[in-house]
Formats: sequence, structure tokens, C-alpha cells
Amino acid sequence: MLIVHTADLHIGAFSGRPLRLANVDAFEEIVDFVIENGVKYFVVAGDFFERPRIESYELLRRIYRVLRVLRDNGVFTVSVPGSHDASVRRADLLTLLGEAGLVHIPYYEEVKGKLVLYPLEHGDFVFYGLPGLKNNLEIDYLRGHRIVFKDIDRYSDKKIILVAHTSVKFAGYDPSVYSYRYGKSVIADEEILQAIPKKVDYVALGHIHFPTPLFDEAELNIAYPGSPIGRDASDLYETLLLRKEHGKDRRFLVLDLSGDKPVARSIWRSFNVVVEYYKDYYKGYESLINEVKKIIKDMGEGYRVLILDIEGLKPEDKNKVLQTLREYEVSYKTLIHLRTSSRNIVSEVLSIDLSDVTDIEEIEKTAVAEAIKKLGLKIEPEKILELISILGERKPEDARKDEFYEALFIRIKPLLEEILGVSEQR
Ligand SMILES: [Mn+2]
Repeated sequence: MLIVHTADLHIGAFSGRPLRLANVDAFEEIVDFVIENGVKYFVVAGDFFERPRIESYELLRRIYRVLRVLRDNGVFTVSVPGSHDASVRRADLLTLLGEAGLVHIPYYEEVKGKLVLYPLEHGDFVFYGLPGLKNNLEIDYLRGHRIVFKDIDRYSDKKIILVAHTSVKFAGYDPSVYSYRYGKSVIADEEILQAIPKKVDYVALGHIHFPTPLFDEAELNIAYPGSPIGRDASDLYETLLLRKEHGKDRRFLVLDLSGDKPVARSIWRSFNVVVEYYKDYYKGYESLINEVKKIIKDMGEGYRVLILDIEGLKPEDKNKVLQTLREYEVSYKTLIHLRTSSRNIVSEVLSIDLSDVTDIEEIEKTAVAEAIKKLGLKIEPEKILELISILGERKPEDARKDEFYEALFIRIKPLLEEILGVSEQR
């Protein structure tokens, strides 16, 4: 009774950058393990994809092919929507894969203020799925004990697995101990786990990208495998921390549920990611660029990542440095991330205190609202957020450039007119 448990694959992350195929490679590497070891259950606890929709046909073809290979080998693949790939109207890739029978998504629905989770039976297992909802709403459902595990009392001789995409502390493990940034996001306390029936044998978590807790092998009934690659520079920095400070790496979990208590084993993998970190004071453009070249030359093969922590970078040099780093990123096939410790990058007028805000979307909303106030604009924050969202859209591969941008402009124009107060002047 083995299950491979991973989460936060974030396929589609790093698009247009040297790591754009790292996440799908990691997915394939984990699936190879599943098939080679005859494991029949594969669980992805949310954030399978970076966005609700993936535009790249190269990625799509690989995703479909690997899922078909899993199915053809008799592997039952289970997933839940995560905070990144869910869409309210279920107009997303994960739902499509569910319809195609390539991924099994336990059904859930909101009924009269309660979240009803429906069982998904297969072989010796019953799966329930708790999706990652907007604004961490799933935590409210848990906290209010407003989650219904439909028909759970019917099962007595099957192992019950809850696949949940949410952030929670458990058994003394607090993700913010490992990584400062999780101290800034919503993390629910252990007591909310009491909303989960005792009959649940294992809670397969996703959402926290740092593997939590860290162990080689352990008897436990809840765990975050962590993200194999991650989706941004903070994750890549934590890959370095895992290696340098904890003597571990990225991982996925193999669970054995044949005994009384589940036994989890970490399969540590580099997933072919090489991370270097360089911290120094800014000593001029030439010196920095030469140092960067030297570091990259010494880095091994693989998905190379260089994180630069440069203190006191002169504002007037910043553009030049960034441009060169962008060129190097392409020519040396190395993702280069520059962190600057200089405090003067954001102008005083627009610096906003966000220390009390906990959620990324809340941060965005608060920042926009504050910026509007400080700039003296007379516009609803929602309009600015809508503009940001439209500008963030990517051209689908099969769309024509001119048509795409023309359509984009038609949608932006009334928004811009409203923001600048120039509409209806005729
Ligand atoms: Mn994630």
C-alpha cells in the first residue's frame, strides 16, 4: 500500500527563463520513480500548475504524455486545485485533465456555508480533497468546523487520505521557523486539525514549499513534501538553505500505509538544480560583472541559479547592471536573481508599510489602495488591479501577435481613460 506524495509542482513557472523546463523535468523524474518502483498511487497536493491555464504546447504535450504513461501503468493519480491553478468556474487545465480521466480530483462543493467533501474510492483507499481557496478561505472552513466529510462513517476497512492544499502548523512544526517569509503568510494553528476526523489515516499536504518536517524516515500522519523546484527566487534560495544549513535537499515522499501508522520516507533529489549565492558590497559595475562571470564558470551542469545579494548598489548603475545580468542569463543559461539591500529603490512617496498584511492578494490590494491615496488619484483600486491583471496576460501560442495586442488595447483603453480622467471629454 504505497503512495508517492508530492505537491506544488508549479509546472509553467519560470516561463521565458532558463528554468522553464525544470518543473516539468522534476515531474517526470518523480513519475519515473513511481513506475520503476511499482507504486500504484500518485498524489499531487495542489499547485500542480503555476496558473489555471498553461499556454505552452511543449509543456502541455509533456504533461499529457506523462499522465497517460501513469494511467497505462495502472497508477491512480489524485490531485486537488491549489491556490495557483484553481479557477472558480473550473475553467482550468486541472479540470480538463480530470474530465479526460488522467487525474482524479475528489469532488467538493459549498452547501449552505459548509464545504462538503465527497469521497473518491479506489482499491484500498478513499481520498478526500480540500482545495486551496481564494484568501485562504479553506482555513476558515476548518476553523469553523464547517467541513463535511461525506459518508466517512461508511468506511471501516479502507485507508482514508485527505489531500489538502493549505498552510497549517502541526506537531510543533512551524514552517516559519525554517523560513522567515512564511511568518508573513497565513498559517493556521494546530487546533484547526481537530476539524479533521480521527478516521483520516494520512493528510497529504501542499502549499508550503519548504519540506516540513525534515526527516529521512518517520512515522507520521501529516506532512508537507515541499515543492520539488519551487516557483520563484525565494524558493531557489531555500533550496540552498536546505543543502547548506540542513544537509538535506528537495524531496518527494513515499508512504507505506500497510501498518497501523503510516511510515513516510523522504526521497531526496537535487532535481538537477544548482544554486549559488554571492553576497558582497557593491564595488562598481566592472567588479560585479567580472565576479558574476567567474562564479558561473565554476558552476556545474544543470539548471543553474545564481542569487546575488549586493548591498549598496548605486541607483544610477542599477539599470546597466540589470541589463547585463539579463544578457548573461540568456547567454550562460543561468537564472540570475539580483537582490539589492539598498533602501532607496522605491521612492519615499510610494513606500508603504505592509507589515500587518498577511496574504499576497491582500498585499496587492493594500499596496494599490495606498498608492492611489498617495498619488492623489481618483479611481477605484479594483480598476488598477484589473489593469494590472490585463497587462499580465500572456499571448496564447496560437494567437496572432497583432490581433492579441489589439484586443488587449481595446480592453485597456477605457480603463486608462478612467484612471487618467480623460474620458467623455468630447
Ligand atoms: Mn504552491
